[in-house]
Amino acid sequence: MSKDYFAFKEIEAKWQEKWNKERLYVADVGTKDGRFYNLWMFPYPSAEGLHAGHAYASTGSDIFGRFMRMQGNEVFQPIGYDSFGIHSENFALKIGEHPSKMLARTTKNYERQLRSLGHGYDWSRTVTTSEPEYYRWTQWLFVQMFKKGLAYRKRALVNWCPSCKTVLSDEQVIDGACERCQSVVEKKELMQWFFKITKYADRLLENLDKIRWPEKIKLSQINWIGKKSGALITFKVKDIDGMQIDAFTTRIDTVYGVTFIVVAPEVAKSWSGVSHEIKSYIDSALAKSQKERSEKTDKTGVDTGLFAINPANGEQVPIWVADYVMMDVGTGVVMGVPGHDERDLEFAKKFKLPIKEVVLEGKLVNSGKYDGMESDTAMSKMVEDGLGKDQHIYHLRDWLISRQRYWGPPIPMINCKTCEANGKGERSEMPGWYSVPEEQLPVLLPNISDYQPEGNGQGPLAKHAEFVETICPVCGSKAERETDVSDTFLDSAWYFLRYPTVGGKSADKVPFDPEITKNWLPVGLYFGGAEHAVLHLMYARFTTMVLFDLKKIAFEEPFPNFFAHGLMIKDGAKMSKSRGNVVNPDQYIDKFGADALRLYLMFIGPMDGSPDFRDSGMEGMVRFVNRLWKLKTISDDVPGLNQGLNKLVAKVTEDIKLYKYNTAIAAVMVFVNQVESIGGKLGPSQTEVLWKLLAPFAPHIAEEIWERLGHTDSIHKQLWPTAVPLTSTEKAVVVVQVDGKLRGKFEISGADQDEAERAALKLENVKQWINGKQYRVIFVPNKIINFVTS
Ligand code: ANZ
Ligand code: ZN
Repeated sequence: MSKDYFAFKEIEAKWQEKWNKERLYVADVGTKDGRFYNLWMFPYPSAEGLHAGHAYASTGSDIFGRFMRMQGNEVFQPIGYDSFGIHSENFALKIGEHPSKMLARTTKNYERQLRSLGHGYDWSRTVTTSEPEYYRWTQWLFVQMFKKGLAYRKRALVNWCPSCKTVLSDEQVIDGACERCQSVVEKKELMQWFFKITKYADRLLENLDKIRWPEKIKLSQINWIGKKSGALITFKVKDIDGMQIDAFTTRIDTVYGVTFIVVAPEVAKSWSGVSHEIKSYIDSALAKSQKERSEKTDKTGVDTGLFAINPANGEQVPIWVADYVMMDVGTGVVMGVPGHDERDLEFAKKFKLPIKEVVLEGKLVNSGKYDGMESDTAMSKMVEDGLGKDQHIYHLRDWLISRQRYWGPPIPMINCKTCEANGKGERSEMPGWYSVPEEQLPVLLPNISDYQPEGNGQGPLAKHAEFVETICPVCGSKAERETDVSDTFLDSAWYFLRYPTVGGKSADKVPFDPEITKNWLPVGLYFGGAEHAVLHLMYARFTTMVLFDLKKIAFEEPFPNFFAHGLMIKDGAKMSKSRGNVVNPDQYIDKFGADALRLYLMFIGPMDGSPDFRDSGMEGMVRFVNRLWKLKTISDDVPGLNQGLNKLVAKVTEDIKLYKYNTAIAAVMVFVNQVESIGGKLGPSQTEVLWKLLAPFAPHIAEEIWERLGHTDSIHKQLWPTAVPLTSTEKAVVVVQVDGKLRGKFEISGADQDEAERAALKLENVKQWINGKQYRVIFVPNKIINFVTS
């Protein structure tokens, strides 16, 4: 029956079928204790199928889930598709196929691939964001935001992608380019829907201390929120009654050193009666990208001829327009202090403006009554004296939520002109606007064929009268539906809440069942890419906080533990479609098997690094799998192995907890070398321990060997091994501690706690330190026994 190589084709298929039939990975959501919600960021189908990067990331997540299951937890590991929105739609447009048709095909393929990797997903509870039964609740979420005053419309200068023909949120513009298609983003003034994420800026910042995330991800959020503390100083404009400008500064102590004021071109644009020269400077400045403007190049600017009056000393300083002043920082106005600010200094030198020093060795000079004060003292004193007022500024802007596209949840809002004319509306500040009554949700996305974006500032739905025309839910007059759809990041901002409720009794009554949610959330471990740091991860945190405030859930942070995996490369280069080096996992699974691929992906480097996929390495792993397969199980345990096996148990356990899967596998390899060097045989309990350790990594082969050892239940439901008892020829040195301090050592064979405790208590020194006190014992077999006294 046994071949001398692992017949992965039959064996992997056999177990995948069996796991599915026996519902091995279907979680008992009703269970009360030992729950673990293991989540991987669901993929967005923007291609025919998964690439090896998905296989890499999802395997990393699956291993942790399997490990937690073997720790005795009821593990819930769901999967779904982020299938609504621009990612999928752009792909559909590219291949000229209707998104719904494209997705019907590709999601099936994604599922086939994910199953073929052997992941332990609960396939009975999936989420597909483009299905009405899901987006009904995305729309519900929009309505809650509106009712809470967190969704509003305003005309604003927004990011516009000329290629995707839609607006983008600030987070979706990366170095001035569209996150999806890399086109240079333009600015357009449009009426748009926003979510007031800025209201949550401080909480988003403060809560970072409470969650276990990689520091670099926290730092990106901190920088993105960009909180700065300083002061706002008001400058009156000379000879123009009532005109004043506010400058934000973090250094009010330098106010006596102001020798000019600079305003951003966007600020000057709104002024009337400016000269032709200024107008043309503004136009050329606005044509530049943000990036060009913020780069360290030669400063440009133009004098307005106006003067501002410094409130500190009454001096008159010229007002300039310059494009190094950014509209999205503070008020878009800078008080120029060339004596102490580098950018201001460059500007002053270029245009021969005076330079004044007002702080020397940390103390103020040339600053009137503040002379001699330390900078910090002067700052508070000046604010106290009313020279400026305390102000915090943020880089974070409100979340632009509307998209002029087809493939998304229609924004569930109705505009009634009759009510608008009468000043009536669901919220007083937005006359004429009503949310669609909740019982009428979902607002279905009609199946239309002219779904291509036109770029005229309106979404494709606007062309469909049968969609647009409706009646006002309040006065019954003719009214119109909103024709923009919501941002795809709204779909993914709450999907983790939906999963455990799917398939249950309340699934079509509520977005997430309160009882089930209380039991399973927040997520135990979230596994995903670092590139989502300020996009999905910020939006999901915001949404969760809002739902918390609405008392729909009892926690503020959706992902208390987040692990950011790295990006895989191929033969030393970034994997990309244009390079043509995107690895499809199918061909490797077909040729080498899923277990070999899983082991290889996990072995090539640390999970948070940039592992390099090489075919040669893949072949090496296949040889290792076959060596594992050929190890023989004999009737008695093999002497001399248990010490090494115990070390391996400790090592693999620790490594998995730290996601250091590569070093765990390396340790297994070393152990296997040892076994082979003494004949390649293991006893029954030794084989069992080895395969339990390997089960998360190579679930199929582990299950097969487990069955061949005579077991009828799954290896994946077994408890994780602890140390095996040492045989009489093997002794371990056990260290004795009292209250964590080293107090002695002894040699012992066997991993029995009572025996170890007795041996430890025979030591005089240990007895002395315990000194008759009560204690409890922490015992790590073959390593440590610690007496904790009380
Ligand atoms: C006077 C001053 C004196 C400033 C000084 C700094 C140093 P940082 O420094 O990065 O924390 N600023 C304000 N609004 C701006 C805008 N719209 N575009 C570009 N720069 C702007 O950022 C705060 C400082 O950035 C502010 O404090 C202001 O310059 C400048 F010795 O005011 B400061
Ligand atoms: Zn009305």
